[in-house]
Amino acid sequence: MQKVFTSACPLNCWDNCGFKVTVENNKVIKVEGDEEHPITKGKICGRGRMLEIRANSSERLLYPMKKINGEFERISWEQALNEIASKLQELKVNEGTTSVLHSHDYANSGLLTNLDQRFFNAYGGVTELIGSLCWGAGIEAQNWDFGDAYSHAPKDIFNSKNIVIWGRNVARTNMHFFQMLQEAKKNGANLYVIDPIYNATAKIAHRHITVKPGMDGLLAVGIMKELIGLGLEDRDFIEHFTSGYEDLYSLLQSVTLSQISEMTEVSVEVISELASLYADRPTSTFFGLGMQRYENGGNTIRLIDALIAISGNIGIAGGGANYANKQVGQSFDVSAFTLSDKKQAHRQFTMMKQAEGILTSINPKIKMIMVTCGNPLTQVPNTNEVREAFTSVETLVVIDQFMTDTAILADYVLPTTNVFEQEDIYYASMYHHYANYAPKLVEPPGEAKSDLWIWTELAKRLGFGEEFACSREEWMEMALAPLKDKGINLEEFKKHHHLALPVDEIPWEDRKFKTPTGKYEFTSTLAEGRGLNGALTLSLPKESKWSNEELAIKYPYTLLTIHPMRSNHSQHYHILPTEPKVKVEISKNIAEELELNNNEYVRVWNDRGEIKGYVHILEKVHPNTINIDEGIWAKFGGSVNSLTSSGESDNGLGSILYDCLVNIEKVK
Ligand SMILES: Nc1nc2c(c(=O)[nH]1)N[C@H]1C(S)=C(S)[C@@H](COP(=O)(O)OP(=O)(O)OC[C@H]3O[C@@H](n4cnc5c(=O)[nH]c(N)nc54)[C@H](O)[C@@H]3O)O[C@H]1N2
Ligand SMILES: Nc1nc2c(c(=O)[nH]1)N[C@H]1C(S)=C(S)[C@@H](COP(=O)(O)OP(=O)(O)OC[C@H]3O[C@@H](n4cnc5c(=O)[nH]c(N)nc54)[C@H](O)[C@@H]3O)O[C@H]1N2
Ligand code: SF4
Ligand SMILES: [Mo]
Repeated sequence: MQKVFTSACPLNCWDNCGFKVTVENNKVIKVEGDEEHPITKGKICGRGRMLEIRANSSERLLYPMKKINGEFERISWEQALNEIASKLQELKVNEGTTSVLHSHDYANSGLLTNLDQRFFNAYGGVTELIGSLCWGAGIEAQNWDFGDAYSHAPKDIFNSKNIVIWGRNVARTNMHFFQMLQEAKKNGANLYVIDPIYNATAKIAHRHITVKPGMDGLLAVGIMKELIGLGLEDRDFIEHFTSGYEDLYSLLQSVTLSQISEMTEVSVEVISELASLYADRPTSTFFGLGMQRYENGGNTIRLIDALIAISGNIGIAGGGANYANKQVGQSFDVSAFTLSDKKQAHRQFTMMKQAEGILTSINPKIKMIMVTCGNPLTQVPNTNEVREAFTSVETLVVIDQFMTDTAILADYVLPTTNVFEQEDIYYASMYHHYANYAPKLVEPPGEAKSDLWIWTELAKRLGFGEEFACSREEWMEMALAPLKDKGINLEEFKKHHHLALPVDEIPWEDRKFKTPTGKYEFTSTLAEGRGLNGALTLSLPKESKWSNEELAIKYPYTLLTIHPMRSNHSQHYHILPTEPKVKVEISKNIAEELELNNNEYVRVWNDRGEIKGYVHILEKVHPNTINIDEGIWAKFGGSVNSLTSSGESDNGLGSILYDCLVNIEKVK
């Protein structure tokens, strides 16, 4: 008999959708949208629907496996857990606990995923990853400016006169916001898109402005110059609620509009038009994450924040510097999980430089890596170095649902469960403020076990089993504790399936910022307190003709590697109905200069590596720009991260994945 249950999407995504899942004979047979979800309203994307195929795929990992003489062999859980635990124990005694690296990303947005930290802390503290490939530079930038990164509630968009989508590929990556944009436009809002690519969001905009990749901060400088030149800045806000304005003002005087126009490749007329747009309040800005994946990424976000601030668009209905919505995750008490007092040793690598960290580590050297919720071989920059690092250690343990490019390299592969096979609460600190409950619906296939079960069993063998002696329900209640007074608890989640978390719907409305001075800071005292330069600058991407002319002669084109339409990163390519191919999207001028035609086979390369694929000419993309969607597995021609750099953003916490020059030629 078929039965339909309310559930939730676990994928790392802006939208955090509610699901309706049809189950028959202990099998998920259909995944659809939950019409009662207040934001996602019954619509979901193909990545969500395809979770049915992922769940039932014949390629699911079913049993623990160990690599013996280069071949994977099935072993029992007992053997796998005993051997992994004794390796962990041996390293703890002989090398120190930081000889173990926990490599992860955020592929499962369930609350209980955070319990991995509890395991590694109770073990004694391992080498951890900090920063983020995804949004690290921008989060830190808004920490410096506002003291945190908060967004307006989705419905506030209907208060905006003007909406600027600055580098977010909304139609592809944030589908429910796309629907709201269409509605807002119908109600009369003016829609601008600033993006090097003429994407599906640009198609519905009143105006699409292309910019030289990595130059958005300079563009914001130009807009601010014009705004102040026309006397349109919000004097009251600047005088009463900000600090460091003089520093910003002198920075703006240090460059001319025509210099800015030349470097951003945006005309002075368009810069003036944008100044009028920002002065015509309320104007809301929605940042994407693509434009901060450059060496100057933190400064870029801070310059755009500054523009939003001086134009008086902060803390007002219909305004906002909408980048991330950290209030959502902050509603839970995840720190109750982590047992940070048990951590005796620690070492940190940034996510970007994990491979270099592994290869150069001493005292102790990294001997073991445990991978969860991530696929570093396809997703972490500089694949060739990542492969070298991950094959250099004595023991690599990968916990996953599929034999990914990373899992292939492992010594032990442990099969884990998915959203339908375990109970959890899902949330995303990216856009809206609803969290969704997902019950366990089916038994896992084969011998797959949840990550939490694996931590619990390893903990028992390592002598700290009592730290994991809770049920899933008890763990959830623990994280929900601070929400009790507001009537939010597990029982309510089970009853209503999704609940609004108590967040500010218009952040900074009281003009009290979380910075050290309590003001909006054009010059960051937080950064200065850490011995960094807190002032705004005119910094450039690392790889551009303005910063490295020699490199730009050898590699004249900027390579973007944006998020794929039909896959969440690397998670869906292998279950698509047709085998994926590497598509090399190029601007028209490149096609003309190199006489390249659609579907021709080309090689794209730089000093770090190369990738081959088929040409697709984009009519309306910024000149000298190439895009290859990220996430493609090695067996389908990937990874495009063979070309990207493991550099860190200016503030140290973000990736520079799109700060990448390449060349291209026809394969003979
Ligand atoms: N379909 C799909 N949706 C997803 C995901 C997925 O893998 N697939 N991943 C999810 C995750 S984890 C994330 S982080 C989000 C990311 O969501 P987005 O931020 O929307 O996506 P990105 O692909 O990171 O980059 C978006 C845009 O940045 C533009 N861009 C690149 N460089 C620049 C620049 O220098 N200036 C400007 N102005 N624009 C620039 C690109 O042209 C692209 O249109 O998407 C989430 N949603
Ligand atoms: N070139 C380039 N590289 C990029 C990006 C880009 O734009 N360009 N984007 C970056 C961004 S924004 C992000 S967020 C990262 C994403 O990087 P990752 O999170 O590493 O990417 P995914 O492909 O989502 O891989 C996650 C893996 O986790 C597994 N998984 C899913 N759920 C669970 C679970 O509950 N437990 C365990 N143990 N495993 C699970 C999946 O099966 C999958 O193999 O990639 C970054 N890399
Ligand atoms: S991937 Fe995003 S848009 Fe698609 S179903 Fe999941 S949360 Fe919704
Ligand atoms: Mo991301």
